[in-house]
Amino acid sequence: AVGKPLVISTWDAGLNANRGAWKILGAGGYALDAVEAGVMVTEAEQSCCVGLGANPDREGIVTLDACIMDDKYGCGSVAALERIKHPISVARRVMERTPHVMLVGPGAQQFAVAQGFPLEAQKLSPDAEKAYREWLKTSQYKPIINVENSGTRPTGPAGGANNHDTIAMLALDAQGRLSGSCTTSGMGFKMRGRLGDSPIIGAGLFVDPEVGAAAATGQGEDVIRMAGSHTVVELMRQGRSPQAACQEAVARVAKIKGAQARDIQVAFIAVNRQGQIGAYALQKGFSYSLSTTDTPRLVNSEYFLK
Ligand code: SD4
Repeated sequence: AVGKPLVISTWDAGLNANRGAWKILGAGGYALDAVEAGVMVTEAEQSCCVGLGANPDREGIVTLDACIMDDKYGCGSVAALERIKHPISVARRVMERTPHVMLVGPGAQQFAVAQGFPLEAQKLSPDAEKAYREWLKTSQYKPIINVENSGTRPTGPAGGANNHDTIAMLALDAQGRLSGSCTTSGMGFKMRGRLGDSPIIGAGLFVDPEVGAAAATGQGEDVIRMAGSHTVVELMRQGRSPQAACQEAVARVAKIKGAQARDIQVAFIAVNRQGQIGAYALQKGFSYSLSTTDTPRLVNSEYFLK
């Protein structure tokens, strides 16, 4: 499809991220450049949830996960990356400059440093420090729906309610090329070494240039167990609209979780090659940011559990 560009991203942090992406898309640029630049905005905001300002794991260390896919089945991913400000850009380098798809932990950091990314200080942001001290009082791991970390920090530096751990973004450019990105600190106060869906190709993100793209946010464990984003794309391949595909995938999570579905949030966004979009969440409270012009709109998603 050749036509109008669009970008869709998760949560309200997506508004600023979309503005970053639109600088590229609006000027006729490449979807891959747009989804990288877009989520870099969020990584740099140092809010509670994405990038180095985020809440740490239970040992007090911030570990970051990210992945990216282009319009040619190219994919790159980093996980459990420490002290690097822009994991999404490291993921892109993994895709473009290594024979691999995924690098994790110290190896990912070594690669980042070798590629010239500065090694930042091992230090919590003041807000994360506070949230971590609070968390240590009980040391309970209990994800809060739509907050997904127990040390709630309601307002991000950008003024938005940036209390989500993840941003995922999908873009279709004017030449009809699709790309996607996803970056996160994972769940706040997670076990050391825990990975969620966000750096896993097919779970947190999937792009098939013949069909469309999808991304996930929410309880990563429950996205992984049904190969979330890949499932949404395969449903589109079978003829579902992006909206119907997101709804069917969420219904599957609900079925798998049964009564426990009330305790978690899972949400998907999707776009097909034709530029139709979809979004659906398990619970109330998920929003997404949509841009088809230089002014992004925040949209409240429909949801499954009434
Ligand atoms: C994770 N999916 O690490 C991420 C968390 C998330 O908004 O999406 N938070 O499981």
